[in-house]
Amino acid sequence: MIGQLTVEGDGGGGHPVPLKFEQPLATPKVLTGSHVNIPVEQAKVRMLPYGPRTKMWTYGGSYPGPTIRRPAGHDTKVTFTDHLPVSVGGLSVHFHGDHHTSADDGQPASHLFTHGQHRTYDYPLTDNGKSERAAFDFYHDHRMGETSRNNWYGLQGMFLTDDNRTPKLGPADGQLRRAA
Ligand SMILES: [Cu+2]
Repeated sequence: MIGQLTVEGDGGGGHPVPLKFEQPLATPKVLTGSHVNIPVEQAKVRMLPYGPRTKMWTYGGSYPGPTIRRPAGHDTKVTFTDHLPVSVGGLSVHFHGDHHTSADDGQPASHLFTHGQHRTYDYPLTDNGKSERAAFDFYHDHRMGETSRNNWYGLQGMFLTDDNRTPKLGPADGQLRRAA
């Protein structure tokens, strides 16, 4: 059966109104040192614009965690210390998209650290012996069987690698823009 739907009348005189965000984009602090320390801890984070803050598992007390920003080819060590409850179990941090050894890759079932312990990851920021290319990557929990839970709870942060060939990029005003 074929029918015809006829809509009559005018649009009511409405005009589209530009959408407004209820809160500014969260911009985490930026760490630039050759050896940075990031506590893994519970924190109450402003997620909803109003009402109570949200209890999350965080890198460094914010969501996303602190942004690590380093020049390519400059060795970078990141020490994570686990202050989450014992019941969370072992943690593993994967630097997504980077080149480094297997032991520093955030293996899901080995090289774990747990409550009260820390682990230092070594990232030379090289590729085949040469400085790697600039990249906008991120680090995140990578624990076997718990990766989705741990990421939903908040264990993610950005890692920017700069090189001399690529204009510097940075998160600003909700979008990537050229800062140079
Ligand atoms: Cu990943």
